[in-house]
Amino acid sequence: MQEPQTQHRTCNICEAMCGLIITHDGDQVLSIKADPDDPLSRGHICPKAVALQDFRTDPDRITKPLQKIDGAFVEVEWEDALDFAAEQIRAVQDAHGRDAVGVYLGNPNAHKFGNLMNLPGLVKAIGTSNRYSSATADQIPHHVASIHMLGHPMLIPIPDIDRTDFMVIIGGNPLISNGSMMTAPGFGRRIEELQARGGRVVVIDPRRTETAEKADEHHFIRPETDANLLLAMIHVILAEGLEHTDHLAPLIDGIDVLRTEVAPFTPDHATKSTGINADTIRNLARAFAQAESAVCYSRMGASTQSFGSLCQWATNVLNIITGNFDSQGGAMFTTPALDYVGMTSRKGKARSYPERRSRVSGLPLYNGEFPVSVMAEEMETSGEGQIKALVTVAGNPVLTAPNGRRIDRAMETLDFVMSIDIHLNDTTRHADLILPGTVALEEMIYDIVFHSFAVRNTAAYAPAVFAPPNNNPQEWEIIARLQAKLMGANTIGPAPEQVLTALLARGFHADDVTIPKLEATQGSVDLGPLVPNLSTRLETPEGRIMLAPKVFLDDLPRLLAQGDAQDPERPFVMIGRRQARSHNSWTQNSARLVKGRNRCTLQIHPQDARNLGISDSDSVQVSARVGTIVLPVELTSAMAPGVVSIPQGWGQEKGQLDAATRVQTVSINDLTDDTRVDPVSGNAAFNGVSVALALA
Ligand SMILES: Nc1nc2c(c(=O)[nH]1)N[C@H]1C(S)=C(S)[C@@H](COP(=O)(O)OP(=O)(O)OC[C@H]3O[C@@H](n4cnc5c(=O)[nH]c(N)nc54)[C@H](O)[C@@H]3O)O[C@H]1N2
Ligand SMILES: Nc1nc2c(c(=O)[nH]1)N[C@H]1C(S)=C(S)[C@@H](COP(=O)(O)OP(=O)(O)OC[C@H]3O[C@@H](n4cnc5c(=O)[nH]c(N)nc54)[C@H](O)[C@@H]3O)O[C@H]1N2
Ligand code: SF4
Ligand SMILES: [Mo]
Repeated sequence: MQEPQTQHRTCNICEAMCGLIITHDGDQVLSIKADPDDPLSRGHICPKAVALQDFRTDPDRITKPLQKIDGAFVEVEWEDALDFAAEQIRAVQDAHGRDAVGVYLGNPNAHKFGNLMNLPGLVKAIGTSNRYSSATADQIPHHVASIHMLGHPMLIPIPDIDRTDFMVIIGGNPLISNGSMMTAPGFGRRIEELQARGGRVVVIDPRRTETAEKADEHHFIRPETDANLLLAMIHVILAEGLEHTDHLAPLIDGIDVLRTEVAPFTPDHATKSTGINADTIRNLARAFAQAESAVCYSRMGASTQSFGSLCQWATNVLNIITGNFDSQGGAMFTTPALDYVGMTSRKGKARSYPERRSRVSGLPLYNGEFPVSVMAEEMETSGEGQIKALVTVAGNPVLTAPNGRRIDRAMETLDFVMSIDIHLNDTTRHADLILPGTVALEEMIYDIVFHSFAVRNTAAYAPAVFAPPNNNPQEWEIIARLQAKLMGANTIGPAPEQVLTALLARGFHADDVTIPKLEATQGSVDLGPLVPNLSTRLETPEGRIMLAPKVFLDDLPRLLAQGDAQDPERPFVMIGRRQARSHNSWTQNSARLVKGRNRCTLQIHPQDARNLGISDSDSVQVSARVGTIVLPVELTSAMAPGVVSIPQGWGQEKGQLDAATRVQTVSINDLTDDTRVDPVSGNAAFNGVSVALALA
């Protein structure tokens, strides 16, 4: 009999990249535990990691290619399935043009090396400009800020949380999300260490979050008013001469323009919209500027809102003018073993942004993708360029995009839909063909994206633990084979390991980081804390840090005009929330994660509930411009008065868990509005939706 085997690997469900030790006996997982020696996660793990095994053995998982014939899914062979996919894609394009095929790439792709390496080839082979992804329901404002200020979308400033003295967190709840655009596993412990060093954490959020509970200070803010707060802080710093750009001074362009532009954004102005006292704003600005080191970090709450780009720009400006950019304890830049920025350098290349505008609403295209907010209208609106077919890879826009039901209805009208996915769900039920993907434990792992966003430089590689079911091809190979079919080619590109070897040889740590060395380490390799490096990496045409790009200045009048325009018919403001035991829309099929009470609740302040005659656990009807849902309420003084919160990722209708274990839930995106966007980046404005409440 064989001994149980163990493998060290990083978890790829969320962005935290926790180090795991997986013990298995042949095909059976015996345990999934935290790796105490991982240099980044240092023994942190969350309940979702243990569920990695469930995604593999899920009885509802799709394990054979399924083709819809006369309205029913039937199993087909791989070769036939891939032929059918290529034929249908080309047939739609022959009839309606190349752009008639839309492509939507979902969040799990960002966590899969093979997908990231092979999807660009597939998308190119399809040859459409109708490209979408979850990025425009998430973090595009960060990339837009980096493009215009630093010259490259992936040159993303990362909070140096392990060395900072002062951290301001705006619209992020890393205690639950485990961090985003900031890979910082075990965030709670990191806050405790910061406080033990004598440092301070301030949270700005319309909900007193789990992170706020641990922080030294929390301020409620009215949703979507953060840009006013940030600009008021910048105003105070410049007005009181507290700015110091330190080692970056020779590289900074536009501080005088900035000074003029922020003049109207006084603390008194910000008070009116944010609801935060003007003196509190002044004191926060002074403390931030005078701290030994400080970092402002703003995330989902500050990105997926109507002023997302201004928030990300102003966050960078605040860090830059206080000497907290590219310096220890401030916002810093990783030097990862796989240097994605270097690989895709734009130095010396002609460019203009946004690259294009969408056909119907004229929203901007960045990073080659149109905003997901326009995907439904691009399906519904006839004319050249109308989407007539859709390819989804690991995406569930019916549940995750704003006004998801509109996408649901629009998908019904398409000529052809295909999905590479693991589930039959609200999106893939529209597919004419579903190709079964492989799950984490069946693939090699090397995280490209999240090593680039980590608070410390590390590297980790692990091969697949298990073979895919039914001898299925790995997901990268499905993508590569479909590309080959479309191109009429007989061969596919190299395996992920080969690609990784070549890319590591061009990275920042080529001598220390190779696949054999990573394998020999049994876990992540520590490459040290972040180091200042921006002066050699800037990619703006000017070679400088642009503090005041026109695209942001042009949006300031809109912010200045932001009033208290609450719709009297819909007097509450809705925001979203994340939960420890679920990940976006796709982990709700793990009984171990969903067990217990129904967590899909509307949180509301007790006083607001009393005024409406609503008690705890009552069902409440929530109506927005685009739809109505009914769900139980949870009274909590953690909510700012006037603001209500609904978790994202619920509302599965299809295929998941048997009826006995399943909780009936609803999708927040039946209420979010696809016409609410940040116009600068096109990002969905999930937060700040006006809703009416009534006892159901
Ligand atoms: N209202 C509101 N909406 C939101 C958010 C919010 O905060 N509020 N958050 C937004 C954010 S940040 C994001 S990233 C998006 C996510 O939006 P999406 O990426 O569209 O959605 P996911 O829920 O991540 O679903 C991923 C899909 O991939 C499938 N899948 C899971 N694992 C695998 C795999 O290994 N292989 C394959 N082939 N398929 C797999 C799942 O079955 C599912 O269909 O949602 C956004 N939507
Ligand atoms: N457990 C778990 N972890 C996850 C995920 C998950 O689904 N579950 N999803 C992963 C993904 S894809 C992502 S992108 C990250 C996101 O990670 P985070 O950015 O940390 O996301 P959230 O937890 O949604 O936190 C957003 C916060 O913004 C607040 N907020 C809402 N509107 C506003 C506003 O107008 N202003 C301010 N200041 N705050 C506001 C909300 O109350 C909430 O606390 O999490 C990742 N990690
Ligand atoms: S925090 Fe994220 S990376 Fe860490 S174990 Fe949980 S899901 Fe995996
Ligand atoms: Mo996300």
